[in-house]
This record gives sequence, structure tokens and C-alpha cells, in this order.
Amino acid sequence: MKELVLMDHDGGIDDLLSVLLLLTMPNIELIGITVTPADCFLEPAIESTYKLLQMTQKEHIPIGRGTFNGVNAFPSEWRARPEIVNSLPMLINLPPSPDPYSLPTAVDLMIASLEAAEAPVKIIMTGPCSNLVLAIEQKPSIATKIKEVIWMGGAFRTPGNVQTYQHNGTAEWNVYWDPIHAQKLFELELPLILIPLDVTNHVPVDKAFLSKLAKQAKYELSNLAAQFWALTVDNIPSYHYIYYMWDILATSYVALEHYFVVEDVQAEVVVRPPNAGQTLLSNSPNSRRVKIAVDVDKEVFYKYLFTQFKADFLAIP
Ligand code: AGV
Ligand code: CA
Repeated sequence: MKELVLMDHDGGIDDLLSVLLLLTMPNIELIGITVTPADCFLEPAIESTYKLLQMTQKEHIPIGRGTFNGVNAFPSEWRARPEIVNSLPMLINLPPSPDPYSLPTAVDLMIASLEAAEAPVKIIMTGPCSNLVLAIEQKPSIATKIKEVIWMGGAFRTPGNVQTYQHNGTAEWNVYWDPIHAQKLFELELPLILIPLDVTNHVPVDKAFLSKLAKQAKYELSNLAAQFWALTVDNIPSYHYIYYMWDILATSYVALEHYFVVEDVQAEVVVRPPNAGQTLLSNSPNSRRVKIAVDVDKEVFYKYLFTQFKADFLAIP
């Protein structure tokens, strides 16, 4: 039987690329996708998600709309990206997607999908973790249906990527958006593996990668992925381009688990300034044991991407 997978993403470019990557995996069955309005505005991100499913003939996969808003909003310029994605030539003329408000809420969909699942489910989260924690708070019994939670989040022995007022730069954005539910996630003691900046820092998206991907653009999926990544080049106010395989690396863990170096650590989530959202290694009473990825076989990872993005849309299993 195929591995059951539930995804929660937050509409960033690499989140949408992660949806595509998941769809190329032959050994999994994607049972639902929920969208958190964090690094995106909800409606266009749902449209992007639906369009990607349409393109791959998978529009039967249910989508849930996140209704919870975190305490520390993402910058609006980042959140507007899915609008551009929806206007790309390969996406703009697809049939209209459903009214987002006709969809179930993310929490309801998570509860329903987990309850209906006939085998334990892997949950991949590439945005904040609020929806999952809210779903478990509402229906604690679903926790027994969870095989593993893979979360792109945190920064342990490396600086964070939040640069804003009232902050000292130690937090990663997915945790910072909603530190309270992140701390609650730790306290739930689920089988949790974090893919933090400690490991994603090893896998940048650089121009050499983009150039190599463009050379296989005769494959439609590679062409589309290359266009998505091109939209990130102006994303970070920096003189040289640095974007990371944040969510892509976390998603690849579903297929490449054995190529990651994983450590057990004891950590807590800080919920107050100046380091709200920091995943702090500590032995305080608030801390819990969690698994974190600290390294990955880079060669295997990049090779995997080049192979997967050669998949033919219509032949995707
Ligand atoms: O912190 C990484 C997370 C990932 O889930 N996101 C982007 C990825 O989707 C937030 C983020 C940090 N820096 C960013 C981010 C940037 N410069 N642009 C957009 N999003
Ligand atoms: Ca994300």
C-alpha cells in the first residue's frame, strides 16, 4: 500500500514547488492539502494549489483553507507571490478554481482526512504548524493516526532568518509566525522531525542550479519549476542571490529519509521578544525531545530533484 501523506503549506514559491515534487513521488498517496495564510494571501494560494493539481490531473485531492492568523505577519510583498504564479502562461488559462470559501477549513479537513485514513499518515508542513495543533486540540484522538510529522521550521545552532523590530534574529519565520502553537506542538510529543535552517543552509538555490534546470526545460515540469524559481531571484533584499531549498528539502525527506543525518535534541520554543520563535536548545521544564535534521547527502538530493522534475505531467502516477 502507498504511504498516506497530508500536506500543509503556506503558498511560498518553494511551497508550491514542494506540492509539485510530492506529486511526482510514486510511492505516496496525497490525501489532502491544507493552506496556511502565512507566507501567502489565502485565496491566490488556494488557486495556485488547485491549478497545480489540475495540471497533474489530481484535482480530486481535497484542499482545506486555513482560517487562523498568526501573531507575527509575513511581509506583504512575500505574500503576494502566488498571484504571479497564477498568471504564468502554463497556468493562466486553466479552468477556474473553486471559490475558496466553499472549501472545508484546514482544521476540519485535517480531522476528517486523519479519521478516514486506513493507515497511519505522514504529515509534511512547509509553513507554520498552527493548523495541525488546532486540529489535535479540537480532536485529540487523531494524534494516534499520525505516523510522523515532518516540519520545515526552526534554527538551532545557526542564526534565524527573521529580521524585524523587537527581534534579535534568532528565529526562523515558520516558528516566529505563531510561536505559541509551535511550543504546543513540541509539548504534544508527536513523532516529529524538524528540517531547520541548520540543514537547509547546506542546500542553496543558486544560479548554477537554475541554469542546469533550464537545460532540461524540454521537460514541461522542469520548465515550470525553473519559472517558479526565477520568481525568487528578487525575493531577498541582498546584493547576491540566496534562496534556499527550505521546503523542497523538507518535502524530499519523504523520499530520501535515509540520506539525512538526524539528531535527537532537547529544545523549547521561546514565545516572547526579543527572541520569540527561537527554537532554543535547553533543559528547562518547557523543553521536549525532538528530532532535527542536521545534514543531508547533497549530491543525492540535487540529483533527485533533476530526476523528479523530468516526470511527464500526464504520466505522473
Ligand atoms: O523560513 C523559511 C520558510 C520556508 O517555509 N519561508 C520560506 C519557505 O517557504 C519563510 C521565509 C524566510 N525568508 C523568506 C521567506 C524570504 N526571503 N522570502 C520568502 N519567504
Ligand atoms: Ca513555506
